[in-house]
Amino acid sequence: MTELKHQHYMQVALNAALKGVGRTAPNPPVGAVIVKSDQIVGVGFHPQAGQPHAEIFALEQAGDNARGADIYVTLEPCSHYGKTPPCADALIAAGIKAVYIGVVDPNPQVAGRGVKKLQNAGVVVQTGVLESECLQLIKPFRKHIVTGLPFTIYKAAVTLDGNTATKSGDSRWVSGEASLLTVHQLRDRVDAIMVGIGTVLNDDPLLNTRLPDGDGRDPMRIVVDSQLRIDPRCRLLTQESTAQSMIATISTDTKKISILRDMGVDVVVLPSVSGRVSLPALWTYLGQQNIQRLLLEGGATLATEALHHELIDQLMVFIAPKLLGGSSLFRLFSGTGCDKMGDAIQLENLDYQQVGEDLLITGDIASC
Ligand code: AOF
Ligand code: ZN
Repeated sequence: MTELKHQHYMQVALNAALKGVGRTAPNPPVGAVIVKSDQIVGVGFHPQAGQPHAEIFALEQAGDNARGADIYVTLEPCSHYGKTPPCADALIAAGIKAVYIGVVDPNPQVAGRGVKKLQNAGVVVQTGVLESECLQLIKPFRKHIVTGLPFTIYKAAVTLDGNTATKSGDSRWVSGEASLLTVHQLRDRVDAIMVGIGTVLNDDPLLNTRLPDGDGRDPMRIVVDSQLRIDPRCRLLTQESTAQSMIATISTDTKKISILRDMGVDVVVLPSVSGRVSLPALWTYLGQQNIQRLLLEGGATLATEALHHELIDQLMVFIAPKLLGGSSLFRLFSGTGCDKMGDAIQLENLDYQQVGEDLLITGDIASC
């Protein structure tokens, strides 16, 4: 019964945390709920790096009710001075009696020190409440703070016979309207979208966020364009957007680079491997730029290279109930792939969702 109660309040904290997803980089999304005599007296979430942490908003709302109350936090309260002072100190000062935690903070600056600080002050601490849900929530943060690399989601839509486009390259649209809406909701909650130059030349995409209520946020748009083949008149570079566009290249065409830079494009010249942009170098660079959630939207050449460098963490594949009646050259990945079924990459943490008429399968690649 008490365990169920703890899970219930942690779920409320998780729901609060969701409001911050995709807005908090380099920080994690976090939710907190303060409970006194079985009543919720304060709820908070971390909205953005530099802003107060979830616990502080919850404490503010609870006011004097915080004394002797319990708090449920999806992440271990911090113990360090970052952009804000330690939450553990604030909880102690407010007279919180017990702290229920989802996951311990993977940030090496915290990593259990928040728990210790609370316990040393006589506060009751329990960790691991809805642990796997709370861990799922901070996977991008954990990947970034532990490895310095962005958490990468490869999103694609395929027909039931496995094609991402027809033989002529037509891909508008593989998935239904409900799936397109889901994609735009996702774009609104990532730090950057990435495509290969082939996709830009073929589709002339906008790569912005288009939500029905109009208040989505455009993520940074990144084009991997080793030879700088991009046409500066493409829609991606000329369409009005609040978001930065970036081109990753190995080209030394100074004239074209300065044309693009004059247009406000961030042209990043990176090391080359076999005449192409080194993807590990690009991912490292993006991690340094605090890109925590990266959405890779194709094409297959870029995705295959990212896969082989173990840079993809999650797949989101929309399967549309459509048949092309054959096999086009456009698939999720290119090349021949592995030889034996036993060598296939197994996805985990699977989620199956019906989105309109499509099926969305989400899964993680290996444990990260
Ligand atoms: C919490 N509650 O809501 C969040 C936490 O620079 P700062 O002060 O914002 O600290 C950032 C670090 O604090 C971040 O890397 C993570 O370890 C932790 N985030 N901690 O107690 C929160 N967002
Ligand atoms: Zn904190």
